[in-house]
Amino acid sequence: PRAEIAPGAVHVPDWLGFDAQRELVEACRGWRGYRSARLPSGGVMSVRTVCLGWHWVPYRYSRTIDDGDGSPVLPFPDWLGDLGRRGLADAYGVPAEDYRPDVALVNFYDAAAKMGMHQDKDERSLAPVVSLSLGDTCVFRFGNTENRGQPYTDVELGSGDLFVFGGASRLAYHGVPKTLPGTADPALGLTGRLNLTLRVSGL
Ligand code: MD5
Ligand code: FE
Repeated sequence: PRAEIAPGAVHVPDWLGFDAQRELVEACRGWRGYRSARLPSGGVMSVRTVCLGWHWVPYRYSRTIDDGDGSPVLPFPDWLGDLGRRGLADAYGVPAEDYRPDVALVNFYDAAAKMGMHQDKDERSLAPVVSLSLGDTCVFRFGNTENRGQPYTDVELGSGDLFVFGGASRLAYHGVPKTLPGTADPALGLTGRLNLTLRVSGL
């Protein structure tokens, strides 16, 4: 089952099988350096993020951990690019061999974490974003391109779900008003929620 939530925004529930989910959780555990980004407004994000390929510093990308110890960003692995190409091809039903994501933002949500409504506009490319969810289900709020408010649609994203945002939806406001703690399969070995977004930096 594949649902087009808006033009270019496609949700594929249960895209990743359980074993692939477990492997992806293990990979996320291996990447070190999750941190809560500090916004120029003074706020601190409640999600904890580790970046691959390019480091996201609100609101730009860098090759080094500029808001930390200045060390080089972790590499973006080839296998993750392959997974992103498969996701894009399955969501849109067209070949995606030219899709070359070079950034992954890996976000960890504990029971209290949320993400306010925002646009992803720090990438210089408007290529689609591929999102993969693991662990607890969340309420994902998919809005409009004009403002943070209504109209929006709430969609539940569960473990293994794929969501692709491209075309007319690429600059839509979106956020995560809450997660649903305790909904993850205990056999996954993850308390909380992980979300990976694969992006093309255009840098
Ligand atoms: C999440 N992550 O589940 C959310 C949703 C983020 C972020 O929003 O920036 O890390 S994945 C959503 C997404 C990405 C790019 C574009 C759009 C949604 N969109 O146009 O709606 O942790
Ligand atoms: Fe976003």
